[in-house]
Amino acid sequence: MKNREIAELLTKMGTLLEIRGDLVFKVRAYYKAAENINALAEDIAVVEQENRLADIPGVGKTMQEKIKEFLETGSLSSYEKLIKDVPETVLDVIHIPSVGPKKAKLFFDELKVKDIPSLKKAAESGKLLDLPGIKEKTVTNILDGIKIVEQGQQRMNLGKASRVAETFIEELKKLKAVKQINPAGSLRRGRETIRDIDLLIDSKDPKAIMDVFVHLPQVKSINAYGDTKSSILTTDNVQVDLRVVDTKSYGAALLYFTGSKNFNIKLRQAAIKKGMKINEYGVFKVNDRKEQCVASKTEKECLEAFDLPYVPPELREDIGEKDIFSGKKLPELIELKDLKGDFHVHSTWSDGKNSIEEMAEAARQRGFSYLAISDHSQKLRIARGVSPEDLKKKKKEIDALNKKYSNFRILFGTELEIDAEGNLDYNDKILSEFDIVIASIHTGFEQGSKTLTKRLMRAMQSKYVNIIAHPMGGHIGKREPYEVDFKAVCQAAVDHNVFLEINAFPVRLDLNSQNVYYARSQGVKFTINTDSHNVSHMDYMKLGVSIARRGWLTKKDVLNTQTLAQVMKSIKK
Ligand code: DGT
Ligand code: CA
Ligand code: ZN
Repeated sequence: MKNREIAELLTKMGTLLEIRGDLVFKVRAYYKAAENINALAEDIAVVEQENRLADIPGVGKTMQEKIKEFLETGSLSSYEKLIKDVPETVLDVIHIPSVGPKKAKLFFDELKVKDIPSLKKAAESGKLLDLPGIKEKTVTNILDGIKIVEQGQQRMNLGKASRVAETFIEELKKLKAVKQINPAGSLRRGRETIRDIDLLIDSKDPKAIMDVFVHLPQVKSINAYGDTKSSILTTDNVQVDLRVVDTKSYGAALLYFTGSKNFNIKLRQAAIKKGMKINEYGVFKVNDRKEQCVASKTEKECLEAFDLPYVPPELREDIGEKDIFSGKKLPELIELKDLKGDFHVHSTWSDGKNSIEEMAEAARQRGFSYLAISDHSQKLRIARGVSPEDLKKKKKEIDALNKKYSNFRILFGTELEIDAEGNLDYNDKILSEFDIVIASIHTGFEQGSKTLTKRLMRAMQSKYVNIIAHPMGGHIGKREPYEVDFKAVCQAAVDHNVFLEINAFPVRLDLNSQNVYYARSQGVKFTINTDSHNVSHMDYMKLGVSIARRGWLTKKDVLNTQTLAQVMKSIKK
């Protein structure tokens, strides 16, 4: 689906027009259209084919033409023209915390600040201070912001990497010469953050493939261009490396380039012990300096040469490797298809972009049989937390909708604020009305381990709290996780029958795989939730599943693999 891609492009366009100084209503039209395309429950290409683009709110004639052009050509000529006036790199400036469109425009107009390096220079040289409304403090904040973003840019989150990889795989798969194509590297292992994307293709005609690869529209520049290996940079600065090998050694190459580096080292050590050798071409028996290939075509064959079972890519890390190499039976890891519902999504009752009904439909489309609408609670004003008055109306709406469904159920949920002292944001009477209660922390991250641990513990002790959402509070590329005594949190979760969330939202991925692996060893049970704020976010479930697999979880460890009846028995009453 191109929905998100188009929405992102229109948003970018709106922002750049704003910087250029275009009329407010024109700028707004882009934002509005983007928002509604994001909230669209169906594939925009289908909507276009059926001539229904005009039915999308906020999509007028001009917008329709732009969408059509993009769907046909994969680019937008008006955008290409616009970035000649305002360079695309200005968007990087806007995304620095404490800058935003207004300041970016000021800096661009007055000082020609067009990217992060020129912003840094202007801040360090004191030039920003000459501008209206810019104080010492602002400059300090901007420099701090630049630092955080620079660190974050070294590794992108798994969601972005998957999306970028998919656009390449989709295009390359169309080529006749491509027999097999796989992501490799950290992306295939489902790591939370990815430095660069590695792709591997099985083909007899590498030249033809490379020629197409480096000329795809999303390619900005070419780092290396060879017959069997090329490397490019995309327009949003992602490095993609492509290798082409032939069928005979595809398995060995996939194993090698999937890594991790440490897993490869362990494999090589195992090979030496057996008088063998392994590289990207195969597994070889070494006798009197003569080498005989014993496996190379599939990963499974190669691993079998070491008497190892097939090791899922997510387990090829430093976690649990002793179990792998000592020949223990590996767990049957959870899969996306095991999930039967989601307990953490938002609706227009708080800061979500879709109605309860639209969210429910999207969940049904994904084969789910239940969905908890867990909007923010009253105190979280910034996210339009729901007042007790409105909760009654929300409950009525859910009850009415549920009458419509026979094998699907909407649950009345909440994402409950845990305040600075660990108090809960609704009283017990209100809490007792919910089908399921998720509690979480959105403020006071700096309090330190002791206080934060206490807040979480107090919440878990409540007889109404079933799940702790995004338990570590991190935000990839923006904020480190807060400090907390995770061992104590795990113990309390077990003692009070509270499930810890694997939040699948790409900038969160919290718990992370190491937390999950440890918590599982302590007897903790989990849920995987998307924290969706619009229907398209529901696709993030697969990212949460990657984290769960990396933490060695099976179906049994995860609450939302159960039927609704089982769920209601499993959670505390
Ligand atoms: P990243 O890109 O930092 O998120 O992580 P990876 O694991 O994708 O690392 P990358 O892209 O440098 O290399 C991809 C895979 O290729 C890596 O997982 C294992 C393999 N590989 C690359 N360089 C070496 C090496 O020097 N030794 C070994 N044994 N394997 C390597
Ligand atoms: Ca990589
Ligand atoms: Zn939250």
